[in-house]
Amino acid sequence: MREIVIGAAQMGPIQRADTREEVVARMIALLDQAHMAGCTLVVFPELCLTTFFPRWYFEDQAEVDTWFESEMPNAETQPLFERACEHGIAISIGYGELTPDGHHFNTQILTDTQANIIGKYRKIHLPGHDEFDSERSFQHLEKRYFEPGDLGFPVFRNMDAWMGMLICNDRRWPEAYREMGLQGVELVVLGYNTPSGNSQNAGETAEMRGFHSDLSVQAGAYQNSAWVVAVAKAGNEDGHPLNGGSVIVSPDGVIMQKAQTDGDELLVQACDMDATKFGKASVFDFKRHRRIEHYKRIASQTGVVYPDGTKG
Ligand code: CDT
Repeated sequence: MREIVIGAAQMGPIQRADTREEVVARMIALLDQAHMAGCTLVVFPELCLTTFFPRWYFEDQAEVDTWFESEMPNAETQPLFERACEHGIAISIGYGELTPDGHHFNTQILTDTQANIIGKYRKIHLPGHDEFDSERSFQHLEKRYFEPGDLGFPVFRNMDAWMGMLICNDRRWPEAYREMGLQGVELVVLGYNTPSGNSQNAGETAEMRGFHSDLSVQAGAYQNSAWVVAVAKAGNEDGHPLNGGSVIVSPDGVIMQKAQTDGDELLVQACDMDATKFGKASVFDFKRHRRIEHYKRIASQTGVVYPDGTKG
């Protein structure tokens, strides 16, 4: 048995006017709660230090850069890293990363239980658009503010387990999980900011969006026989609702824990990494069952090409 007691630290809304110090104080409160519950790994959401700023349109790059961190940890997040180290809790947090050479990524990091950063992932599937869209009631400008990640889908050895990260929209793409599944991943942690409505499709309800999130995460877990911890930033940010529904999903694809609120809320689950073994050795024994000679399109073609050669 290789048990890790994992905390999924869902966060309630962060308003545009909230400071990073205020947010980090909330994160430390969740970390203290996790420590009391026996957690040794706590997962925080995507872009968890600020409001979900891609909903706002900015032209001035200097203003854009105020939403990014040029080092991690930094003065504002250092207290979080210190408390994590004190408690012996590994953490995973999402933030906007501004690199020394001026690149912008939507990034998630993973530490060991001594607060050393041992892994980094940069979001690959960026949703939304890159110019102001007057047809939308709110913007989703991730393609404007971030470059696609350049690190692939790395898997890291941490706490005697193989761990990987995804960020929000990545969770909808089976290729993302499979890239890590092929590296033996046992635990995937991810954070998300999912608007409760679709400004281009009024029929897409918050319930439907919650269903799609669960469906994707449960499928990713089951099909790769891995634990998946998916953590929301939820609630109403300056009039813009985000879905909650954070989950901890077993390697069988079963939801073991689910958030009940749209606020700061901790889910706790004892996760045995050895529970991933059976699926990996049976129905999802990739070495025996995968047929890569028939998968060529997946890595050579993005859009649809119909059998008659016309493009979708
Ligand atoms: N942050 C993020 O990636 N959000 C997207 C919104 C698209 S909604 C289908 C998400 O996939 O949740």
